[in-house]
Amino acid sequence: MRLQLMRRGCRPAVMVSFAVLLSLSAVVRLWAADDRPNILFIMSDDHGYQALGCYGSRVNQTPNLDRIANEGMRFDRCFVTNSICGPSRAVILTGKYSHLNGFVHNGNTFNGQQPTVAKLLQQAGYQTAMIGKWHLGSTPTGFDYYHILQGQGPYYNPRMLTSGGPVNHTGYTTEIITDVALDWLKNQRRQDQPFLLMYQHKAPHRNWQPGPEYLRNYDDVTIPEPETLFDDYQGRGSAAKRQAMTIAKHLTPNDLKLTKPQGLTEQQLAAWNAAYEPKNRAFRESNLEGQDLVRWKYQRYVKDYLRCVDAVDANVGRVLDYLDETGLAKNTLVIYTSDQGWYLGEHGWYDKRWMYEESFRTPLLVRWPGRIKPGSVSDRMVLNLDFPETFLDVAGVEIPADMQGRSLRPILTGQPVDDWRKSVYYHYYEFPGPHDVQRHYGVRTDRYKLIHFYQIDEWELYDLQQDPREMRSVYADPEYAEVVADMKRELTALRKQYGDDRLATPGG
Ligand SMILES: [Ca+2]
Repeated sequence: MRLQLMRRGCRPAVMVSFAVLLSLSAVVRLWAADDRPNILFIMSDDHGYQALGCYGSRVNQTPNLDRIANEGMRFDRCFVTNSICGPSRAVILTGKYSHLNGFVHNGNTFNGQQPTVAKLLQQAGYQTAMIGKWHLGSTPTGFDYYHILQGQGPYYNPRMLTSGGPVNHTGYTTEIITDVALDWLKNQRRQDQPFLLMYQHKAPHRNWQPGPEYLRNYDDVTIPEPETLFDDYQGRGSAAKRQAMTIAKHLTPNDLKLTKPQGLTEQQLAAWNAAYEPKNRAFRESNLEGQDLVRWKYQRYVKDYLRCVDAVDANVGRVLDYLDETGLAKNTLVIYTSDQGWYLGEHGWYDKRWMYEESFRTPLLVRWPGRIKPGSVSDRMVLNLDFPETFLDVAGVEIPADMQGRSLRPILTGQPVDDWRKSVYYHYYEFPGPHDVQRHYGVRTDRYKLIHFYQIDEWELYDLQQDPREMRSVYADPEYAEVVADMKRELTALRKQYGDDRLATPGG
């Protein structure tokens, strides 16, 4: 520039003015630096709140995840609108119930043409990235960068899809996803833009394959059993008796690590054999049966699950440390959640799907330094449906009128919220499907839960105050007739409010 000015014969005074202008514009740029908060959304897959230290776990410790709660807010009543993997992800992207975003059960393909929180933030100047488990079938839209597992993805040596083509990785998937996320933060993040990073683990999804460093955790302990491990389902209708998700009957030899895993390197397989072969030999020689066999399966299943959680905890810790080291932590909203809850043997089950508490509820921890009081706890009934509106709200982006949740910002920042929802609506569709859980919808209030298994026209009502483990439906109890009538009215109102009151249900 200076050379050009000289050639044109500009006087020195003009050059000085130009230099002043340049430095002034730099000052203005600095002053106007984009200080909107970064959003780090961390989601695992199938992580039940029962397996988080900060929720009072009896079975494990999660010191890194607990940091988010200790330095931020723990939500004790966060629910999902449809307790299954793909649908929950679609709800979080769109802020709409499954019947409106079109992804009602696994196997659907997400319509990436529709508006999403990622697109809206991208349009508003956020740099957006999706790293890890995507599980929505279609190619991600609204992300400047993606690096995702194909479908469910394996626990070891995943081939991943990126904006620049497929990549073959060697190693343990929980660590690889974290390495990719850290690499993005270090080398691809733009300094002059806030970011939305969706960092999403495959773990601890079935079949619960621990990483090499975690294979022997819990070898020397016995994990406490839940009180309802031997539930006989006598206190409710027929749906719970018809399912196929019991620890007793439905875990496969592959789930139980009685067969060798596929796709491991020689070294990975050697570590695997050293950990499992002696235990499997002892099991085969023991000839366990009846409840003793169920107890053995429970220990094997839960320990592998917790070993997978251990890796998630350690790897989230790596990312939190990086935020601290770089100073990014100060202006980053960190969320930890799971795509839904999970059964760790309650009612004799593994898996999810039901509107019963363990799978209906999901962990939600949020840290936002200077905005959220450290160590705070909320018992408001919130939903995964609320996440996208929360992101838009903290970013100062207008929330589309057709999103169906509510921003959590006032709860997070301790503002008075007098008109928060008093009930939540749920709808699960994947039947016929894996684990044979009947379609159902329902409503939960502070005290009661009404569920309608509508294809077999069976109703259940639980009094959560009297029966927090949901062992006895009081739907037919005359003492609850008035409650049933009130809850049915509430259910009808919610179905209408969310536009889910058509007779025909989508999903085929
Ligand atoms: Ca899931």
